[in-house]
Amino acid sequence: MTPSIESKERDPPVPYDYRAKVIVLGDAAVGKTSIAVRFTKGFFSPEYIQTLGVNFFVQNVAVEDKVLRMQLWDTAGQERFGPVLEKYYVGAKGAVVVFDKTVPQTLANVRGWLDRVKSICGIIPTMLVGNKADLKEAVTAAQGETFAEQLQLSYLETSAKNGMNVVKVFTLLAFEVVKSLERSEQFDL
Ligand SMILES: Nc1nc2c(ncn2[C@@H]2O[C@H](COP(=O)(O)OP(=O)(O)OP(=O)(O)O)[C@@H](O)[C@H]2O)c(=O)[nH]1
Ligand SMILES: [Mg+2]
Repeated sequence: MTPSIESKERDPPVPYDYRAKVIVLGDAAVGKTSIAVRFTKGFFSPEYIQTLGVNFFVQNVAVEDKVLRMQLWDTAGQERFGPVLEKYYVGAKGAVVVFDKTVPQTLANVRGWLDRVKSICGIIPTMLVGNKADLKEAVTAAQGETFAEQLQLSYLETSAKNGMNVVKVFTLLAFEVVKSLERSEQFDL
């Protein structure tokens, strides 16, 4: 990404009501960065550039008459980053846990990612996302839904490639995050 004057500004003058950190996690190569890029920048790249540590993205989302400024922390899925990454979870108010619909093991590993979030953030609004829905699936929608139900999560299938449901994931999560912020009255303005 080419740095611009704007991106160097600490806080661009875009009005918002609430601000929340949202973490994006899941196994390596499931499409976390692709989903974040599709959502915040509107494009898809077929190239795989593994995330080292964390990438940051910011996007305002309207929730009824309020605006939530989502600060996305797109973390690395590679196992070797695991212990370092947990530091990045601190203070998150929402989570997106992504698996790859073409690789069943990435769904099996979701439980581990959720346990790590819970141990650091407690219970926060969380979306389970089955990505790469444009490819031949190895995990069906019913399997994803059953799994999500057991863990009491909302479930959506996405394609970062064609954009399917990507905005919806963050819109639904933003709604849950705003509700939980308003409930706890811990506004982070
Ligand atoms: N066909 C298809 N390919 C995708 C989709 N999402 C991601 N990819 C591809 O999958 C590969 C991995 O995507 P990334 O977004 O880098 O995966 P990641 O989860 O961020 O990986 P780490 O940063 O290593 O944890 C890339 O080659 C992407 O182009 C999708 O929805 N459909
Ligand atoms: Mg990545």
